[in-house]
Amino acid sequence: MLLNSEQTRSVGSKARNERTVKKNILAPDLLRRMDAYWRAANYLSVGQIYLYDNPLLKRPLVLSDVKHMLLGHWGTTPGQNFIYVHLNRVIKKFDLDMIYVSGPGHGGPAVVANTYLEGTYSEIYPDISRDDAGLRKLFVQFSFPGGIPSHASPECPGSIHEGGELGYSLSHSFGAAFDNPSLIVACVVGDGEAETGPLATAWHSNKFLNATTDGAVLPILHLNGYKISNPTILARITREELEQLLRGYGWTPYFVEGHEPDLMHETMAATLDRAVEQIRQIQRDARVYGTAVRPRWPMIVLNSPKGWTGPKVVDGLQVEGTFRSHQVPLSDPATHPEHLKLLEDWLKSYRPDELFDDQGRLRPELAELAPAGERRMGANPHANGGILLRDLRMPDFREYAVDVPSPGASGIGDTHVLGRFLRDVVKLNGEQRNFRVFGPDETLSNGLESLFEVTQRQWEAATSANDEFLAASGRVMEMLSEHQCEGWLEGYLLTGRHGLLNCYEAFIHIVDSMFNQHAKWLKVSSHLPWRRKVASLNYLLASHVWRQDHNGFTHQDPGFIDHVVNKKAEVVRVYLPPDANCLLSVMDHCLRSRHYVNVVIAGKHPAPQWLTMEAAFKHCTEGIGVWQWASNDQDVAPDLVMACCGDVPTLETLAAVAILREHLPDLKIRVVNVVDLMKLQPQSEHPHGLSDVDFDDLFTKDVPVVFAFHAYPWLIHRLTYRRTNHGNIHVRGYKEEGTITTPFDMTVLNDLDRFHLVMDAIGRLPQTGERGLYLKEQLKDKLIEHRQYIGKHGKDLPEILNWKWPGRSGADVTSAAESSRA
Ligand SMILES: Cc1ncc(C[n+]2csc(CCOP(=O)(O)OP(=O)(O)O)c2C)c(N)n1
Repeated sequence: MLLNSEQTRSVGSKARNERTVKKNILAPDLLRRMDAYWRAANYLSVGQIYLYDNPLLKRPLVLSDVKHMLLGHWGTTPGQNFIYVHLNRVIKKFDLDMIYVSGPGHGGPAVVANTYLEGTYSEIYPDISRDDAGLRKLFVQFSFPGGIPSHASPECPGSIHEGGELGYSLSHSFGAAFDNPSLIVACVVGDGEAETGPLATAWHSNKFLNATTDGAVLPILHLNGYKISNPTILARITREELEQLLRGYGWTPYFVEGHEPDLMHETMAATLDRAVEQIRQIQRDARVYGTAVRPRWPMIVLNSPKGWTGPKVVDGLQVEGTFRSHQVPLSDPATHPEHLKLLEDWLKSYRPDELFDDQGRLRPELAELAPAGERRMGANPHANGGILLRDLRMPDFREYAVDVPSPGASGIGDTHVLGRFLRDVVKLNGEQRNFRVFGPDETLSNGLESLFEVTQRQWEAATSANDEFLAASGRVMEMLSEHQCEGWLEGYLLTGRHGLLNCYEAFIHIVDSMFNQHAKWLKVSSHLPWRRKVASLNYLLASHVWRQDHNGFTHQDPGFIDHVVNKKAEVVRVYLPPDANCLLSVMDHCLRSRHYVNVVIAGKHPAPQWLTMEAAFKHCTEGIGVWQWASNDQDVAPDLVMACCGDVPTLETLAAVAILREHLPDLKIRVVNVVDLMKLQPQSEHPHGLSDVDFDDLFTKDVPVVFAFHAYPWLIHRLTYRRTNHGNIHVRGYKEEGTITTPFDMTVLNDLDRFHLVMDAIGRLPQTGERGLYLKEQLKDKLIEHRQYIGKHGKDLPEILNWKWPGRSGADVTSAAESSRA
């Protein structure tokens, strides 16, 4: 019969521990004190979950001492407390620069308890003092209205990872370790968490970690066997399978298994010593001897009972070592009076009087077990990355400008231009080592090839002759896992560095949920004065919906921005630069910004360029504006506003305007371009929002607006529904029609093309009369001609492919348009 982990623990742990433990690694007195420290952390954890008063049990526990709402997660907590006290020991022994990532972040009581015990909690929140009164507040605030969340939330010192949504602990840890050669990130991975997709791929991060220039990640798989109400898979496969799995991922797993505290302390201490020594050896080999072989980093599997040291049996059911310990093992004594005594016994089992003095202070012989100053994991500056954040050295983006002698000048593809700018950002910050570009195998495909003139993709696995741009150290991080790219970048940013994630627009949805969590982190942390602002998370979504002609329907989805704008306005920004000069200006701004999520959508295919750098800079600074050179309403009120947002909609809008002005020259048309999508929202909803007066000035109070939009049309309605002229705003955008077809046909399929836009305008302008009617008929014919042509030739009509902005608009054109006529 094959033994699973739980059986292994109960049957064989003692024998195995005895086999693997180096004797006397912990002097008896140290072992005693470490166990007491662990008990103190466990006591504080139970106190947080249950106690409203009587924090040190100085009198018998009564009903009113217990909280009314019992919220929190006990099951993972004692294991994490155990890990923390042991990490403290190795930090002191080896003088380690270490931070702690709690994958099962629902074990918030553990992180709070330990940062309180080490003193950082009271330094940040002096009200939570290290005495009786402070203890009471510490307990009451936990999972309490107006208090702190139950997870390892931003409020918790030392945390860069809330762990509320499971799956990202290892990716965050690796992100933190990149370019931090002295740092070790101790990362507790829940065995349930390990079943998630992101975590399952995260084990591979070790193929991207450079032992010389990066720090180390020490995963501690917390194999406590259960999730909320199920066993975990990793606990129910054989030990051999688990070991092979982890070895297969390139790790050296060390098992710490059992439930008898003294034996477990000895084993954990010996194992941690071994892991740290191995990490140091790997780093020495790489840094001193230049060893180029990919190391097998150590990791620990902690196989201990879920709810360890908690109530063993409650109401006749086994609790310790089962899923029943996941949350609150004992119920509210108000409804279960017999649980009051169980709770008191449980709390007393930790012998609080041995741990805290009469004033409620941790006894000095225990307090001295914690590291000092910034070596404490709650005070490590890496976990408050804004402290370490240095500005990027930025090239002048204007120097990368595309020459635009007249609107419509041809361009090589906007992201290709941006690539040169990013290349030099990489170059200028090479020494600082604080900027990386992340992407799921798409950096080249997204048009950022210039990066590879100065850097490589970091890659520690094997290489072969035909590989390109792979090196043991590089600024580009590519793994075909959007989750890893996102998680690495988040970890990198949260520890005080800068970066950018480039991705196909359709597939960025894969990290919708990770974006959510990061945005929430930013929102909460921005209101904590002691947490310094970090660099913004920048998404560059190239290869967008309109130009996935070769990939087709699966690759056409512009919905990420619908998702993004749900988040707090103080945190999110969305930019749709219409050309390369605007893209440069926008990206320069994003890379300098702090504590936002910036979403930038840009094209990579050759496309017309509209604005000189000077004009682009002004336009992007405003975020929205009338393109006077394309408009003819300078002297009178417009009959029509043609609005556009996004590179392809801008092209189609200008082409539509050209048709309208040629065929209906009396029509007064205003062209409005939107770069900063948030300008459309009311000022009360978003700090970038236009005032109603300014909005009305641009879009008028009563004139038809035909709005060509990059993404799903209803987002524009959602953003503008409170504006005066909303009833007249008619939006065209992506309406889920797509396939492999020509670029222009993509717009036709979604009614966003120039011909539909003109017909839309005419339909709303009765004054265009017969001329309008005839023009409409002509355009319908054009659409038929288009369909026949592409069906026969497999490419767009020459008049579409060769279309140029005519630059002819009578007396009212600006000099830019004048020069285009020349
Ligand atoms: C992505 C995600 N899915 C589901 C949940 C709900 N959930 C909270 S805790 C938990 C079980 C976690 O098990 P494990 O990672 O082993 O942690 P532990 O047993 O140590 O508490 C689940 C499913 C979640 N928080 N995140």
